[in-house]
Amino acid sequence: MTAEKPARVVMAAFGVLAAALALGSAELTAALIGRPEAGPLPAVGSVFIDLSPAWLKDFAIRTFGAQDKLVLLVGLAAVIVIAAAAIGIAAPRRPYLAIAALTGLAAVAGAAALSRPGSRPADVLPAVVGAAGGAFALLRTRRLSQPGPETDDPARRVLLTRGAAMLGLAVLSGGTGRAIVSARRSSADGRALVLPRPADPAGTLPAGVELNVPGLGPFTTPNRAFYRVDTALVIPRVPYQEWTLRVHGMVDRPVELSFADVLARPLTERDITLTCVSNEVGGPYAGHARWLGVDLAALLRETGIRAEADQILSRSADGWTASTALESVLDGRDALLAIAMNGQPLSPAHGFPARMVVPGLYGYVSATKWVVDLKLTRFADERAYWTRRGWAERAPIKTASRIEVPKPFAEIPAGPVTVAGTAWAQHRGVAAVEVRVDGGPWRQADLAASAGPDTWRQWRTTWQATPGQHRIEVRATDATGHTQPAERVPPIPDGATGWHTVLVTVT
Ligand SMILES: Nc1nc2c(c(=O)[nH]1)N[C@H]1C(S)=C(S)[C@@H](COP(=O)(O)O)O[C@H]1N2
Ligand SMILES: [Mo]
Repeated sequence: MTAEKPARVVMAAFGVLAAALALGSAELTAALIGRPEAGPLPAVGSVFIDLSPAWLKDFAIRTFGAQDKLVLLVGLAAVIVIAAAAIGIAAPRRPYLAIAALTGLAAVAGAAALSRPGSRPADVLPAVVGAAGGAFALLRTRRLSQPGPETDDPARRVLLTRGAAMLGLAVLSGGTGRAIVSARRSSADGRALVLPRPADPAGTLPAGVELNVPGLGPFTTPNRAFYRVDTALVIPRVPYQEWTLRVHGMVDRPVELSFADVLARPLTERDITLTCVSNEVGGPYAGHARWLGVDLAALLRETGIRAEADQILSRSADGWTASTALESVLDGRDALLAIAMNGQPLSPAHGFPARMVVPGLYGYVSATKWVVDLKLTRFADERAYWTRRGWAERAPIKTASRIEVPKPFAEIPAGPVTVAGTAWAQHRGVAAVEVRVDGGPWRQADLAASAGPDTWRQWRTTWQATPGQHRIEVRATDATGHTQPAERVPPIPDGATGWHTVLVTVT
């Protein structure tokens, strides 16, 4: 009994090493066939994301923010480590059971890869090669543990060298896979692209859109700081040379555009603030950029939209879909098929080669990244990714405001204190921002210059702070006269409401 214990630990460790080898060889295979998304971790993780109910997605974004995908991968890795350890322990005595369990796991990975939108038959290969690698490692492990007379140093040395060799192979195969993938990436992204000048430029931003209050974010969000929300576990890499956009459905003349076609069209440049429906009151999932792209309404009209259509169902290279109200895109606002953000080609994370941007609509019903397909259809006939999961089918951005200065729970000296932040009500525009302290009277804040109804607006005010604990609240009123309601509702199904509140201590 006591003599068995260390052996078990060793067998568990070898099981984990076998799993590492299986995953490493699978990753290498996925890289070699040019389908990193078909590797077991991304494939199973993506299926998990798509099967997750709306509340779980909301919880993940709220709790882990932009790290939600990392948390998922770490969780998945933990499950694999436990399963692998169990298989490792079982392997010496019940080799067939161990091989059956490994095969089962590989079958799940293979089925997951094949189930992904846009998958190909070859996507099963990483799972097959991974299973072979894992089985090979397990069988070697089994021989190690077979009872023999040698419990002395040479046997232990064999164990160590075998373990080291397996680890080395796992790291080598996985690392080579990674290297291949990143080498391919740089040839597919658009870093070297020369962007055409806009036929319809945005012009310089009005002076005074930025208040320059320390701690208040910039008016234009730098691309690297721009929030990212999507369901993609592996960022889709679509070489622009191969990209096309199909426009079809309820239209008289379907078209297919290449990236060269896009570059050849007159391009429009606009300042538009993007917002995620999952943003909590006071949350960070909003960003402002200057976008360059094709006038989406003009493009659609060229195809001869039929009267029955009321929805644009856009689809990304990785099969995600969004339903956009056609009337919103055609009502004169600056909806874009964007190819650049703040003077740079879109980064892969933000949708290169092309994405949609529609002022005034939350991202999940308008801002499709890696877009490859626009189908004119009807809300009554087809539903999109999040709509099927309980989110609203139409989702205009709600009027919102947040306090960025002072920070929550800040300790500040008594006297005049600058309170500042950002407010947005895209496509209506922010008309007023009010601040109150400790439930007192609402006082008007000063608004920064406006860059138009489609952008957020900074605000500031001065508060004479007295010692003690205080509660600062903010609310905005949009240009239609609508003031943010006090009532707190969660982001599901069509965006959060409520006043952002910050507690501070004045000393
Ligand atoms: N292909 C694809 N596009 C997508 C999404 C997605 O999951 N997949 N998420 C949408 C959501 S919910 C938002 S809020 C915006 C965010 O855009 P960003 O990541 O560039 O900030 O992208 C939208 N476009
Ligand atoms: Mo979103």
